[in-house]
Parts: sequence; C-alpha cells; structure tokens
Amino acid sequence: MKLLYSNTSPYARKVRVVAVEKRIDVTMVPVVLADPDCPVKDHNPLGKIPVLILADGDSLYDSRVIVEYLDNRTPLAHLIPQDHSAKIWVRRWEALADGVCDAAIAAVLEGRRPEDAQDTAAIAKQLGKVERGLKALNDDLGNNKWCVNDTFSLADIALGCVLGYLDLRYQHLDWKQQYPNLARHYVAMLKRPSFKDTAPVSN
Ligand SMILES: N[C@@H](CCC(=O)N[C@@H](CS)C(=O)NCC(=O)O)C(=O)O
Repeated sequence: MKLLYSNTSPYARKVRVVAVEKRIDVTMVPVVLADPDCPVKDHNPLGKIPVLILADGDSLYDSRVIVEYLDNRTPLAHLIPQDHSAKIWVRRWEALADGVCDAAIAAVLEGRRPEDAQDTAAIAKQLGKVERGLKALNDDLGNNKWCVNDTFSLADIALGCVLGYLDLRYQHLDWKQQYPNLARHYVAMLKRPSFKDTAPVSN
C-alpha cells in the first residue's frame, strides 16, 4: 500500500499516525499538489490528499475512509471503538477537528491571495468557525486525558492533528493560553512517537 501525502496536511497526518499506531506497513509517497505532473488526480478525481493506493491499484479517499480501512486491517488496538455509541462520539470528535482544519486552511489560503483581492469577510467567517470549534473541543475535553471514555482513540489523533496545524500556521492565535485543556492534550500527544515523528515542517 502507498499513501500519497504531504508533510503539512493535517488529514494526511491523521492517516500517518493511524498507520504507525496500528503498525501497518504503508509506503509513504510525498507529493506536491502544485506540480503539474502530481499523480494525485490519477487516483482521486477530487485531486486531494491523502490517497491510499491499494495493492490491486484501487484507491481510497478521503482520510475518514482510509483510517477506517486501516483500523480494520488488524485487530490490534482499535482506534475506532467497536461499540456503536463510543464509535459515534469518536467520529463526531473527528468531524469537528477536521471541520476546524477545513476552516483554518480556507482562511490561510484566502490570506495568501494578493491583499487587494482578499475577501476579508470570508476570512472572518472561517476564523469564526475555528474559534467556535476550538472552544467546543476545549469544553468537551474538560479535565479528561483523552477525548472519549478516557481511552486513546482516533478522536485524540484527529484533535492532535488540528492542533499541530494551528502550531504550524496559527502561532499568532495563542490557542495554548486560551484553551488550556487542548494545550494539555497536545503535550500528551507529543509523547507518542507516532505523533511526534509526523510533525509538519513549514514550507
Ligand atoms: N476531507 C478531506 C480533506 C482533504 C484535503 O482537503 N486535503 C488538502 C490538503 S491538506 C488538499 O488536498 N487540497 C487540495 C485541493 O483542495 O485541491 C480528507 O479528510 O481527506
């Protein structure tokens, strides 16, 4: 299996962390989406990463589908609980964490356009989603060590990946001061080699 990914994609990081936690051998293929010959579109019509290319050439996307596939490849330490109720909560955490990523990335991309072409209302709208999302994640975590049933799961990985993205692109936000529960969770995540070794590097 091969994973098309980029080092700064929080969605791809989620998959990379899951692969390490599950000890599944995946060949990592870094791609640059802006390259005209980038292979992603050949495997995902949406042209988005991550994409997992299976041994038979079929491909899986998006990150939520890939993590479910990997989690079921081995019974070792399930990251998506088998229990339905716990699973739904884990997936809701993931949906919110990914949704904050969507908004944070959209605001960054808009902010990279020439200043006179930027839509400041659109940026403010996306930043509102980031702020509300972070507050909800912080409140929901409370004093718990892990997101759901105090057991490490995909919810924690998804949360760690959005916080890692903020650390990369939103250092000015001071989210660690504002959201101390999230800051504490992030410190716990960084103790895991799967998370530490997949940290994004700015480009
Ligand atoms: N919901 C998707 C989001 C994937 C996504 O938006 N990836 C970004 C990179 S961080 C991308 O490929 N963007 C290129 C594009 O939108 O054309 C997932 O979870 O995999």
